[in-house]
Amino acid sequence: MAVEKKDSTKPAKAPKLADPIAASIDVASQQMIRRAQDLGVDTVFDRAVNMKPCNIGIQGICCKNCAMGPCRLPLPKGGIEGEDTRKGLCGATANTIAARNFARMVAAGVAAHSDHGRAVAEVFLSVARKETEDYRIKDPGKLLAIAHTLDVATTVEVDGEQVDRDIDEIALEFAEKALNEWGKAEGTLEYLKRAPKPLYDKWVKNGVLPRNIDREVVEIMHRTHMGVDQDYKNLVKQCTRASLADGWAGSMIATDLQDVMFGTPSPLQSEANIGIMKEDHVNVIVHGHEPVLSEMIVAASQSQEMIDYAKSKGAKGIQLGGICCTANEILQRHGVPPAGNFLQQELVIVTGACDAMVVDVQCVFQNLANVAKCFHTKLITTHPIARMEQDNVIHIEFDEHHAMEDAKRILKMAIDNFENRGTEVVIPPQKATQIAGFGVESIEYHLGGTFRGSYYTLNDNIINGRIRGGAGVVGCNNARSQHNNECVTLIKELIKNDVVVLTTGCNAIACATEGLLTPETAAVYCGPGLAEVCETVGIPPVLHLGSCVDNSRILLALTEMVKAGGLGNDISDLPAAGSAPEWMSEKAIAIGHYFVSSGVYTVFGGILQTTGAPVFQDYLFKEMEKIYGGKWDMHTDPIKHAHAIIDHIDKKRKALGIDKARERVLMDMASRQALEA
Ligand code: BF8
Repeated sequence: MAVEKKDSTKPAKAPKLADPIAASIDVASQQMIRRAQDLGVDTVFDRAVNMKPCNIGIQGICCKNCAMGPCRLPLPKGGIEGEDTRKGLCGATANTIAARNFARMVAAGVAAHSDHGRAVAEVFLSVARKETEDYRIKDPGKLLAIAHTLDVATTVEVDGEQVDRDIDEIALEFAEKALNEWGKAEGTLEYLKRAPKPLYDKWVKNGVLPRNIDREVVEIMHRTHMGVDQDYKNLVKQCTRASLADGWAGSMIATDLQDVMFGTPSPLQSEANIGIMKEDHVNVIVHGHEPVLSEMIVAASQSQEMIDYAKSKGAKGIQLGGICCTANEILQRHGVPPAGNFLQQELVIVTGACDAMVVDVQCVFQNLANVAKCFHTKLITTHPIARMEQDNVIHIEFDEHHAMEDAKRILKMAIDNFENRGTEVVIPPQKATQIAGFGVESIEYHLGGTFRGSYYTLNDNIINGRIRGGAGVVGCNNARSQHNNECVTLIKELIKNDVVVLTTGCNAIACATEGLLTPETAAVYCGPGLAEVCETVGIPPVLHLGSCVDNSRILLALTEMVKAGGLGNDISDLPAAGSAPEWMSEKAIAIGHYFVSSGVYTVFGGILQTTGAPVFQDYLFKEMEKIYGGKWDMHTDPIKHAHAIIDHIDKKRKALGIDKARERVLMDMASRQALEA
């Protein structure tokens, strides 16, 4: 075979640079992208302009599940007329291939969330067994509130009377039963009984109750092996089973036990963006997902010993900041400000002021090591399953049995590194105030009305039309679209149309950075009805509910709305929708699928890797609604995306017979004036 020789005399083509303004709407990020370019440090934004996505992979129709391929099944130019005859070497159709690829994304997403949940449950077991003194039960009330979900008694009979059971005993039984959910041999997951009964009955009827968390992931991997499941509908059914094991169990148990051990969040004030870093402080950025690590770093950073040590090295103190979901975990419980979301992880190092970046699992760029090498930043991996090959990366394995010791060791390393900073530190000044830390409990408290303990006031405001409906807007950033733009544009359009937004993950950080998480936002951006409610109650129109595993809080909030009454009998009856405008991760697909399988109309931005198999995509976008009441959708334009949600909400309002109430609100004169203002 003739091999074309490279002309070594030709200079290599210089990589293109991203336009910082086209790359991000955030001014601080634009400044750091420019700085990185000036210093010759490449970031994700530059890489995105140099590498385009594979046109076949993006449509979901490349199969690499065996070594006869990869088989690629591009759509014929002009679309498919008549029978779709595309097939791989084994005969796999485009629908099978796209469904298998989709299922593997679900499996990876479920595995990531649920393995996080397992780690939390294991730490909780250590706490219950008194094997660690570094963690404890901070919220026994929450443990008592969730005990029934795993059939753990909170009282015991003594001399014919029911008395309170010892909390340690409850914790131990709960921990053992919770861990059992990952691998039990018989039965189905207990946690799913928290869903509204009609929804649970739908799952039973369709045979999709998950048996245990691990098994459903393994089964996806089996079914998608070459030559196993060749029916896209059957594959989607398994996606449902596995994703329910995530949203209603793996993630939900993670959230619950994190609240029990680290405290249930309640609203607090903080800040967000790269500007939270301080030139005269030791800056430690914690990045990843599991709060088991970050909780300990927070505690260690507040110890007098560490503060004194930082001062002895010439710093005024220690400034912690977060990236990605770790940021949300330490924000919602301690008010530690996020320094940025997913696409900003390299940029915080580019400030030259990041003395250490501490990472655990998920959403961590491998290129962090290359960026850290150009500055003084110590990059520290902490998790046995997530190491980096580059030799400038330090690995300090974190173990719950000596967690505080590990955290102090990490912090000392950061403090010792303070004096190694270069002279050129540039911290962009931008930071915004935010109110975060909402949860099922605090929404109930704030919107619960005089008698508390009910979502009825929220429902009442929906019924009377002041609030049109609700949307859970969650998920990532994606370098294929302008950083934070889709999230923010979509949400502004929703709240302008009186849709209250619940947010988590990197989307929540985008909202915080753009100043949407304050009660004052209501007067600026909201429609008159939502503005009135927010101003009366004193909450932002966009409520920050935490990290991505905390999407389980959204499921439970929807369940509470169903229970409160007046808006139908099931989640699918509610005027509500889900959305991930800048999604990029497999976890987002798992989340999307459990929302759809729980009856929620769920719209993704960008592109779903299903477009190359129109029949399979139709099944997700249309047919699933007939089974579970929820369906997938996709809109690249954020305004169209918002209006697809609003149309859905209006359709549900009409079905509930509450559309007339809203019309009256819109005809109100004061409302019109407020709108014009
Ligand atoms: O789990 S939102 S980029 S950080 S995947 Fe990752 Fe996406 Fe951010 Fe949290 Ni969720």
